[in-house]
Amino acid sequence: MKEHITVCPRNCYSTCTFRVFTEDGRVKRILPYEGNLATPEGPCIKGLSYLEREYSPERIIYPLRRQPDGTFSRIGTEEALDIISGKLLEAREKYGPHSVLFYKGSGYSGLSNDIAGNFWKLFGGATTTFGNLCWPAGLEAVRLTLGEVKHNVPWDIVSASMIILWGKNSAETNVQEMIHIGRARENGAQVVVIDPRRTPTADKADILLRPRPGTDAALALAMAKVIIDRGLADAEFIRRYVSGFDKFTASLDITPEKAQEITGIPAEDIIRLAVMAGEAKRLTVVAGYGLQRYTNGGQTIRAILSIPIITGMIGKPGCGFNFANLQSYIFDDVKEPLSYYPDTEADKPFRRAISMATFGPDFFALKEPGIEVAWIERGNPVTQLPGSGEVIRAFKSVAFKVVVEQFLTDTAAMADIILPAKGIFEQADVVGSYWNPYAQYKPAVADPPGEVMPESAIYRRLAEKMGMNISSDDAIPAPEGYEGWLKERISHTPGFDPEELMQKPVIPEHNEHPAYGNLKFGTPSGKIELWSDMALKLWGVNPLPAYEPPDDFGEGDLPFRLMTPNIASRIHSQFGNLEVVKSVIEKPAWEISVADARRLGLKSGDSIRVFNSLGEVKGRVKVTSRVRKGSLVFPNGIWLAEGGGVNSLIKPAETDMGHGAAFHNTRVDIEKLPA
Ligand SMILES: Nc1nc2c(c(=O)[nH]1)N[C@H]1C(S)=C(S)[C@@H](COP(=O)(O)OP(=O)(O)OC[C@H]3O[C@@H](n4cnc5c(=O)[nH]c(N)nc54)[C@H](O)[C@@H]3O)O[C@H]1N2
Ligand SMILES: Nc1nc2c(c(=O)[nH]1)N[C@H]1C(S)=C(S)[C@@H](COP(=O)(O)OP(=O)(O)OC[C@H]3O[C@@H](n4cnc5c(=O)[nH]c(N)nc54)[C@H](O)[C@@H]3O)O[C@H]1N2
Ligand SMILES: [Mo]
Repeated sequence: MKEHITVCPRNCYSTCTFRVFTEDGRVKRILPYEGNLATPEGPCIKGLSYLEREYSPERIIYPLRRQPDGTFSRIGTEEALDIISGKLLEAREKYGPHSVLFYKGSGYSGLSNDIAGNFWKLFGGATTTFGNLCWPAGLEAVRLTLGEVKHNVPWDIVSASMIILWGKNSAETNVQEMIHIGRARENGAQVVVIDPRRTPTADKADILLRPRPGTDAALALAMAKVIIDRGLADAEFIRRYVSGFDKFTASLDITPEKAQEITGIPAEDIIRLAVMAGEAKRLTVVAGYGLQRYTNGGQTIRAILSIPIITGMIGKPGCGFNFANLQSYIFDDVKEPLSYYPDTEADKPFRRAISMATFGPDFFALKEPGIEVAWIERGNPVTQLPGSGEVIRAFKSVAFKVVVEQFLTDTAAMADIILPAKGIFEQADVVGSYWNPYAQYKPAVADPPGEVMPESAIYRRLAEKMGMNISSDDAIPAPEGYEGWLKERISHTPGFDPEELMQKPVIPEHNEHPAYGNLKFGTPSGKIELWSDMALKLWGVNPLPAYEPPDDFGEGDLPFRLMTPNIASRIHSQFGNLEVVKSVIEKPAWEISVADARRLGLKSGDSIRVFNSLGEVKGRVKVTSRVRKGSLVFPNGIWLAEGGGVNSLIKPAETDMGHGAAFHNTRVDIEKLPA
């Protein structure tokens, strides 16, 4: 067997490195790779399931065409590409390039993704999306405050004396982080979890505080007030590196008692936590992404970030604010903060864009031309976009749809033609991470099954068929030139030895550790900005971090706030269809608190209908003390046939900054159904 070092290209913090063994072009075995200090113990269940995923009988390995009766049948690759190029040319000729929608999700990270953008530029442009479903409110909050989005290497947390996991459920969504948190705890660190739910992460913590969803800014600002009032702030650090501290202090009007009313956390617990943080020798605050998916999400992150700032915990080992670390994220512009601004100069001649968070309403508000052809890759918008009822109506209204997919997802099921998508072992690529500091090379190690081609090859064939001008540049390399294209790209990226990168994970030269160690900040003032004129100018929010109650979208009378977190067994809508994953995971159920269940006469296993003005979903209930009264919890990403469709209840709405999606503001009611 041949051994290779490779990396998981999923949209996940960990971005694990692992060893893969192949024989005769087939993957046989997966083992840990200890050389990545962030992920030394090997991949999670999803990583191990690649053995099944690659060769699953359900994997789509030939082009499929929808028949009049709605079923799919195999067609030849040549025929599929002829039909698609014909439709694209026709739409462009009749209605212009903006009559084509190019929708890309987050299903695959890699430098090769750039080729898609090159194709659509050469096509003459397209209608595409801006913003992001995931994390942009927080990214923008950190960028406004610290100038750049980065943090210390993951294993640095081992030397923290106090860790606050603020709305982060590492035990499920960043399992590798638990290795380092566990070591910190062995060294005596106090670990605090702040989450409305008792998560598996909370089970491994010393302290759990459970705020009402969407109220964390009030908690953080009350803590800041206690820290400052008790003289626990780091005056010297603030004087030298922080701008707006006096105005911030003057604005703090949320006392611990007031915060108790807002958050539901007892005032004495708030004071105790504030004093602990104020007195901690080395404090690391790790903020997750769930708590910024609210209409007040960006301001919430700014409020939380004020704690490590006023205690002087920035730019030192064992300290910091860990939201995202974009220091190795140099290849994939999909996630760069700047791409969140609609129609940046570089984009203007090329695209017309609609917001991902409000995709449905924006789609129907498009002026001429309407969308004639939709091309969807790396995403499952039917289950993942908020307001999915309208999203489905939008896609139904499009005459011709191409979906590039590995499996028959709810989105692929709406396609006219499905093109099979590459597996992770079939094409070389370079992958960055938003948590660990490494850039990683992913070699091609297995033969693609059936007629699978990577997107780069699909685009090349289409470009040739459509007579695009691809001879003069390397925008869309031919399959035999692809690896050369990749090497060329790497060789132009500063901070690497390309040869070394081909062998093992590499930390770029420019990786700064500790992050912000030079105490220079890329903000307008050059200091850490508690007061941010840009926050007001760009997003119309208070220039200071402030608490705004989360919007109820006119449904404040509905009794439950709906939370749709991520779970260990999947990455959003991926992996749940694999046998190995199904064998270890319970069927998802609607989690409800014991108190609410009592009031409604519900017990685990009962059937319920969950509803609001947007839609309804039916399912089974699970009564648990892990959920707060007034919250209803169901994971996102579940396929419709498995009882998913949670996004049909979620209003398409943007976060306060960054054009994120405010998934968690949603309110719902429930009703018991007859057994
Ligand atoms: N196994 C697995 N790993 C993943 C993913 C996955 O789907 N599965 N997805 C990847 C991706 S794309 C992402 S974006 C990340 C997400 O990773 P996380 O940020 O950890 O994930 P979430 O589950 O969205 O939210 C984390 C926690 O926030 C809590 N929360 C919700 N609202 C509030 C609030 O108002 N206040 C507080 N304090 N907490 C709140 C939720 O209860 C949840 O436990 O994970 C990545 N890793
Ligand atoms: N209600 C609710 N909804 C949410 C969230 C939430 O918290 N609550 N979280 C949001 C977040 S954080 C995110 S990141 C999004 C994720 O939503 P999406 O970006 O849509 O990602 P996935 O659900 O992972 O689906 C990715 C698809 O890409 C396919 N794929 C994998 N590799 C390739 C490839 O190489 N090529 C092609 N063409 N396809 C490939 C997979 O098979 C999969 O079907 O969901 C968001 N939706
Ligand atoms: Mo995400």
